[in-house]
Amino acid sequence: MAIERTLSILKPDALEKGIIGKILSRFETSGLKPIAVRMQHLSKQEAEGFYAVHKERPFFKDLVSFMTSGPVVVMCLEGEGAVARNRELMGATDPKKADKGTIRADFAKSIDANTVHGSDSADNAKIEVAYFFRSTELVSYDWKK
Ligand code: IDP
Ligand code: MG
Repeated sequence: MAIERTLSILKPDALEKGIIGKILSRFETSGLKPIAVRMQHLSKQEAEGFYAVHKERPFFKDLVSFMTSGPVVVMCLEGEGAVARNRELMGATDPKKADKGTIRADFAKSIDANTVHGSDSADNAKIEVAYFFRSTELVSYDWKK
């Protein structure tokens, strides 16, 4: 599998609980390296822009309201099959349906406060990484080492 990049967001509930380190540790032990990391308190406009694909969904307003309720950590993760690997580590959107041992099963309280965001495809990952980071903000690793 190829080295890919994906966008991860640690949502406000993760920061409220103080589990940035625990989540990052799961990424790192699974071979996903952060290549850009930033704390950010999203504005309404930034959250709406990021979730624009969900604009027509009934939960859009609640989603934007939750995502702007406190600071988040936005990061770009890189690694073998990073998009799928991150989604596996995250677990299903609804924490009640998430597999045991996934981030959402272990830490998330509800489908709104579900602790992490992860890009769902390589194409969306490119768009989402570019939404938050300039190319000059991404560090490079030598994966052949
Ligand atoms: P994902 O985060 O697992 O990719 P999406 O379907 O892309 O899930 O939805 C984006 C976010 O919107 C979810 O993480 C969740 O917080 C919220 N969301 C999705 N579906 C619902 C719902 O049915 N009710 C409330 N919130 C939802
Ligand atoms: Mg999604």
